[in-house]
Parts: sequence; C-alpha cells; structure tokens
Amino acid sequence: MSIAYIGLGSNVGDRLENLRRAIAALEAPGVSVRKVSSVYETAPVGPIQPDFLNAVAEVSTGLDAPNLLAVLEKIEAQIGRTPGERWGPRELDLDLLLFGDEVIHEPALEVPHPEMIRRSFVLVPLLEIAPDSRLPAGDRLATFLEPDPAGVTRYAPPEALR
Ligand code: GSY
Repeated sequence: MSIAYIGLGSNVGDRLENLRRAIAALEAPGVSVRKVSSVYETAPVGPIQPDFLNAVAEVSTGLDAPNLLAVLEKIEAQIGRTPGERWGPRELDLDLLLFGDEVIHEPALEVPHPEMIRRSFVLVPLLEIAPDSRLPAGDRLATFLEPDPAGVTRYAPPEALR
C-alpha cells in the first residue's frame, strides 16, 4: 500500500459539488480516501479566470502511480474537464502531488508535482492534513509556505466534501 496526496480544484459550475463528487469517485477499486482537507477559496494563479475552490485528499492505494493517475483522469472526464484546456477554467482538476516517497519524471507524470512547492493553494490544504509531510529528498513542505499567504481563504470544513 502507498499513501498519496491528490490536489483538487474547481472554478466552473457548482464548485463545491464538483469537489464533493470527485471525493466520492476517488473511492474507486484499489483506492481509499483517508483524509480530506477543508475547502479553500483561492485567487487564480496564471491567466485571469474565476476564483477556485481547492482542497487536498490523502488516499491509500494498492495501485502504482501511473494507474492512480489513470483513475484521476477518468474522474476528471466524468465530472466535466474539457481536455486541452491546460491553464483555463475547469469543472475539475485533479493533480497527483505526492506518491509515497517516489520520484517520477515521465512526460505524462511528474511526482512530486513540479509546481506544488510554489502554490499556496496546494500547500495550505496539504499541510492542514499532513503538517509533517516532506518531499522525497527530505525537505519539510512547511518550509515552502510563506506566512499569511494571500488569496487563500477557508471556505468550508472537510465535512462539506463527504
Ligand atoms: O493547477 C490547477 C489549476 N489551477 C489553479 C487552481 O487549482 N487554483 C488556483 N488558485 N489557481 C489555479 N490556476 C490553475 S491553472
């Protein structure tokens, strides 16, 4: 079994419902949701677009990382993400942030997620549920989070996603 962390984001439609449906769908064969963070409303990073709701889930899984990624892509397709809109608004974005202490550099999959240490919309919910988490190289993720990060506001408790 491996422990993995998944970043969830939505900025189109019923954002909270999109995240809630994604958490329900993560209870897939071979995947079990252990913890869910609070939901945060976050200012968009990148192009101008509506504010996001973001959260992070901790899962345990018997799948390997590529097969877990395939599950995430299937859930995105079910809940409405339009393929090709890499930086645009989306009903649902699921990012594989950490997969145990594995380091993967493949064209289709990079773990740890290469942008996660620069994104407070990832670090705030991740550190809420895993305050001692580290990169595979050993660095504590808490050291990458600036104090009082701007544009990240608690929106709903974890129970809103279950
Ligand atoms: O990386 C995921 C999609 N995304 C987000 C996001 O989830 N939250 C915020 N605040 N900005 C974002 N920009 C992109 S692209």
